[in-house]
Amino acid sequence: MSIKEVLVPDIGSFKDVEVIEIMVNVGDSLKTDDSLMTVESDKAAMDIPAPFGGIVKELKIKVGDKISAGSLVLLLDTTGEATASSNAPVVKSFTPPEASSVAAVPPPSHPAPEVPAHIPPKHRPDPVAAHAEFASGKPAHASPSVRRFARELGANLGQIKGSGPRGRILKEDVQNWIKAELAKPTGEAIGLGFPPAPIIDFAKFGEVERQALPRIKKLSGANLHRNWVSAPHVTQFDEADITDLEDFRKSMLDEAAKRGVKLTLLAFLMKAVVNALRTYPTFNASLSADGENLLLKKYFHVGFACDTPDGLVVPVVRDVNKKDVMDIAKELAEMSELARERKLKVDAMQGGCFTISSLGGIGGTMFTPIINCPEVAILGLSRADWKPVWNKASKSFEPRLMLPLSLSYDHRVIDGADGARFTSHLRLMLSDVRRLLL
Ligand code: CAO
Repeated sequence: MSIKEVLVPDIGSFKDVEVIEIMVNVGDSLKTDDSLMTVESDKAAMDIPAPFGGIVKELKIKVGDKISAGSLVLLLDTTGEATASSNAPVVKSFTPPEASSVAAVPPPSHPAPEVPAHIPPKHRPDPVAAHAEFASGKPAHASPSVRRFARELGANLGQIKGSGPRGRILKEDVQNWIKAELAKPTGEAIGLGFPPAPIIDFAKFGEVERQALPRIKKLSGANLHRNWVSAPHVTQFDEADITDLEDFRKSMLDEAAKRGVKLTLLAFLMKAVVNALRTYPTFNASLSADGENLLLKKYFHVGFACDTPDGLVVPVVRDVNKKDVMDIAKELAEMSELARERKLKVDAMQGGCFTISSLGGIGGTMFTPIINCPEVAILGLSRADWKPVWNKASKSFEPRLMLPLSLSYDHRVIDGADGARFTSHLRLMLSDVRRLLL
């Protein structure tokens, strides 16, 4: 066994500085430059790094001790270790314990203790982090290791209240802050900088009943919120003349019923959408995770929003391009029923390329559906209504059944011109049912 003493190296003008944190325990295995402890003078906090690697055999200091250059810190068993030496005290950043006198951004220009040239780069002060920290108008009081910890987790020290002596921010304070941020329901939690939603006691104004949100609503709510704020939505409105399509559908209802199928408009819409996706492949795509590439899908799985007593679910009809309208209608009915009975399997809700949300059976004229990310577009259908439409040939208004279309798309992927082309294509498909066969 080879036991070596670790002494406090040359720490410049620091003498009798207080040990405020010890980052190692007996038995820990250390590498060169791992932080051993933090000391603090009235001007600065600094980390003392390990000059070489080894196993901690014995600690010779405790929190609160005063140390100077040459003080014995601990004993390291260096058996089997290459003893590369860095022997540098690490002066991380200026952290005056009395914070109140310091002004806002940029950070104050108090003379920081000089940083020896041989300090490893990873221990050098980080101006970016410092700016974030000072953005609140006061500097944070935290040790370099806590600063590093906060930086790694993306925590802004300027917003964290310290529970240590003289308000010093401890590692646990950073952990608690992160936990609290993650628990927040608003955009604050994902770093959007929204002000927190006000907490209001509605009982002050009248009677209130508290109802727990169903599980599906909680899950879909979080996803809808993320999709709404992460994808820049544009909604293109249009109207399709479905007079002939509706005549055809009605003429087929009996035949469909004999086959046990309720032939709905939605089944025709699925076919029309697939035709449009073939013509405009960027609508059948997703952005790669790094946002650098478009992933074009060569399959046509179309989801449909289904209203259930527990909330919204989106079953996915697979390979719509390979199925006829009757098959699709049958599948829509079966999947809706399963969804409403909570029997839909998870994989029946996965793999969608594009979603249709139909409120046509309920009402309304137009709406702005939220994209089911990572898909890049969604089509909303509202209630079809009879409208007077100008017929150029007969030079007269004719009553036509018009279906309102609301296409929301991700503007990072799809341009406005293509959005309008897509709905125009749908109009064309829906106005002439024969085209759906092509
Ligand atoms: N215009 C006029 N009438 C329409 C229509 C439209 N666009 N779409 C459907 N209808 C009619 C149907 O023909 C049917 O009439 P009949 O009973 O006389 O035949 C009636 O409305 C009900 O249709 P449906 O709801 O049974 O069938 P569907 O295929 O239109 O819809 C489904 C199926 C699952 C989409 C629907 O039941 C549903 O859940 N819709 C809600 C979707 C939703 O919540 N979207 C919002 C998501 S974003 O918050």
